[in-house]
Amino acid sequence: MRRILVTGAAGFVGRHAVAALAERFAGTATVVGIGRGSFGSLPEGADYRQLDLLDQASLATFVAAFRPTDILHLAALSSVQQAGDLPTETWRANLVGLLNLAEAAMEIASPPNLFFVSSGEVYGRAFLSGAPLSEETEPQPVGSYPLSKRLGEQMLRDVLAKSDAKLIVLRPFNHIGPGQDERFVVASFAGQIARIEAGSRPPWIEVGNLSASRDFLDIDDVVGAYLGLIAQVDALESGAVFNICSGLPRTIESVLADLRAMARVPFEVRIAPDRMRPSEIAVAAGDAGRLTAATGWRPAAVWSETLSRVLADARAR
Ligand code: A2R
Repeated sequence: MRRILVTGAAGFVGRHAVAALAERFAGTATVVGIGRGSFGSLPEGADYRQLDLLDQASLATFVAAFRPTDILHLAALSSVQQAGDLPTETWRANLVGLLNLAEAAMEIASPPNLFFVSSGEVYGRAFLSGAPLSEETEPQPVGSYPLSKRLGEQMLRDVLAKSDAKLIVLRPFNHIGPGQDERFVVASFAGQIARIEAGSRPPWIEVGNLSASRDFLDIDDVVGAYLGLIAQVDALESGAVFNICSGLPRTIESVLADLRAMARVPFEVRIAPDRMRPSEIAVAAGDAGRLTAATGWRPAAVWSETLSRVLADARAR
């Protein structure tokens, strides 16, 4: 029986991942999530424990007792914008928390597979080429969040070299879906539209830079990629890096237009200066060819259905 540990389990991706893992590995793995908040009602076959990764002693005790065979590490300060505002908290969660986890994992007699969820943001200035980037591209991260993820990758390579733990680095690009919070652009648009529809905000929405293009995936496709890699880990080389992305950049403006077409009421769009990011990256897209070759993964979600799920979730909140 495999024992799969998911960190950041009560977060946006974590909740989807715990449910999907419990279903996919029913009868062949035990799935346990850890996180700072409470989880609420757990999917069948999964368990959850409240644990702060910065509490090194409790984390080590828990990991030694559970002895995970696989760790999906999602816990992080996950928003680029928030990370820029909170650099010390970012480094603590994204690097110190990660080191605590790696140290605890290395104490296990049979070292686990560690799936480190990094980010497509690590490519940074390399996106200025405008082309979809593969894992062969040298990252040029800028800012607290991208730097913390890139240094996390490098730190793990260094620290885990002293152990038999297998490291798999995952670089997801932007993902969207039900349960995402409004620090992220599509959830922010959907939330504002839902409040206008409900009459709880005036009929205009605040936006930032609409001209940037980003590579969006449905959360189910992102989690599907993680599951495929976890299922086939024995065929993967330690240290392998995988982009998880659509390869099809969309402008934020086009995403807003798609949501507008689904809205039940008309609304105005107002540029809010505090939502403008001084980002010089016009287009950020990735090439997931390596992932497709390794596992057969391809994005399966239909864009309009993804957006309608996001909007339905915003209306239900
Ligand atoms: O900050 P909280 O209490 O909401 O918990 C977040 C958790 N987390 C931690 N858990 C334990 N110990 C810590 N020191 C700690 N710091 C943060 O990680 C939250 O529940 C979770 C991250 O969830 P979200 O913010 O919803 O991020 P999302 O979109 O699920 O992204 C998952 C991963 C992240 O590594 C992103 O950087 C990557 O996918 O794109």
